[in-house]
Amino acid sequence: MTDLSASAGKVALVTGITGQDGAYLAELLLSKGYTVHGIKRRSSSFNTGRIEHIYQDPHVESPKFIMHYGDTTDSTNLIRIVQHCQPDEIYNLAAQSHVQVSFETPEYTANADAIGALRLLEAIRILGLEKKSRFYQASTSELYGLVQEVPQRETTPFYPRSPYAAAKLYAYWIVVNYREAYGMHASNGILFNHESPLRGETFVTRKITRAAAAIRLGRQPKLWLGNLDAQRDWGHAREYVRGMWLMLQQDKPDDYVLATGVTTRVRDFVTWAFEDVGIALDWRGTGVDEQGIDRATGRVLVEVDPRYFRPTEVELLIGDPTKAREMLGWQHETPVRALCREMVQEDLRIMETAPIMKDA
Ligand code: NDP
Ligand code: GDR
Repeated sequence: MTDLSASAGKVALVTGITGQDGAYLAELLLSKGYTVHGIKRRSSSFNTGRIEHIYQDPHVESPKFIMHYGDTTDSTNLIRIVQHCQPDEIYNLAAQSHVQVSFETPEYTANADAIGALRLLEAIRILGLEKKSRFYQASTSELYGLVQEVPQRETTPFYPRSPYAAAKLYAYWIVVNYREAYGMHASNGILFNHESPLRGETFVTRKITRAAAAIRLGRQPKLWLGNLDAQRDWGHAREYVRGMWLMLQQDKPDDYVLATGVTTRVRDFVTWAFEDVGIALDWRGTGVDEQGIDRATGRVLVEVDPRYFRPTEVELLIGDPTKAREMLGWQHETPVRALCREMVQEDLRIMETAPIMKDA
């Protein structure tokens, strides 16, 4: 039987803590009484905006939230941090996570995303922590790539369609191998797209909700997008990080799909986001000529820019989360329509309050 209450006093190490999932996971772990160590990259400007509210002054006695500079491309740095923290749980969320960018930076993406996972697993071995440190790997529905079967589940064959997905494929299998070879408690979460008001601004949902808010407020003339026909299974990030934690609370390591089981076209998400700022869109044309028109004014608010097309695309993702429901007791709660509304409202709030803060 898994004891879900025995978290207080545990130590977790989170890579990618400054990202969307890292921020939600850090909040969750702190609320459960963990001491959380996070790895952040050195940057010429602040990159800790998502975790500022949980930041603790390192001068306080026994801080529960501790940051370390590091990078998944730097083995010695990772070994030193793991040695220092002696973590009960390691969540490897760090990645060059943008699929389109991976076509431009394939070698770096492989280094950070594929070999990065290997470096952390090796750090655990080198330090003799195989029996102490449980390991979570941020695997992805991008592994499924070219459609082999729908809905996609743990047994569906992989067919990666980008340098990002190919790198994550290596990470997935090295986790399975280290589990089998060395008896490590190492699990893959095969997570379908999850979004939130903390989502990076260049991923499609956030790009859309920010643009809808900006267009409503007269701060942006139109929105340029790529493939409007892609279909994604979008859930709420806050709910997905709970699934990551649940995977590491199980007696046995394993691999799980987290998904909603509902898929939505990019075009429909755009329609909803504009609806949420009071603009009804009509769609006209097809392919690169497609446009989203404001029904009230006739203005073109959405256009297609082929620069956002990917050399190879993942057209359809829809996940089957049955195993996670049955084995972990996990299921998503927020429907995609409500997720879109939450993101639009938060982007409106940010844009409406930003100038006031600037004036102040
Ligand atoms: P984000 O892009 O928001 O965050 C990525 C994090 O990784 C950031 O903290 C980033 O730092 C850090 N990072 C990037 N490269 C390195 C590096 N070389 N060394 C150390 N840290 C690095 O991603 P998400 O939070 O959305 O996703 C978390 C993980 O889950 C990623 O691995 C992603 O590939 C995977 N995933 C995400 C899904 C989603 O829908 N969100 C679905 C399935 C998997 P910085 O802030 O400095 O850029
Ligand atoms: P994805 O997310 O590639 O699924 O990877 P993204 O939001 O970037 O794209 C989703 C779909 O929308 C189409 N699209 C556009 N995408 C972007 N970014 N910008 C556009 O202008 C645009 N127009 C159309 C894309 O072609 C695609 O089909 C995300 C990341 O979080 C990965 O790290 C993670 O592994 C997967 O989700 C699951």
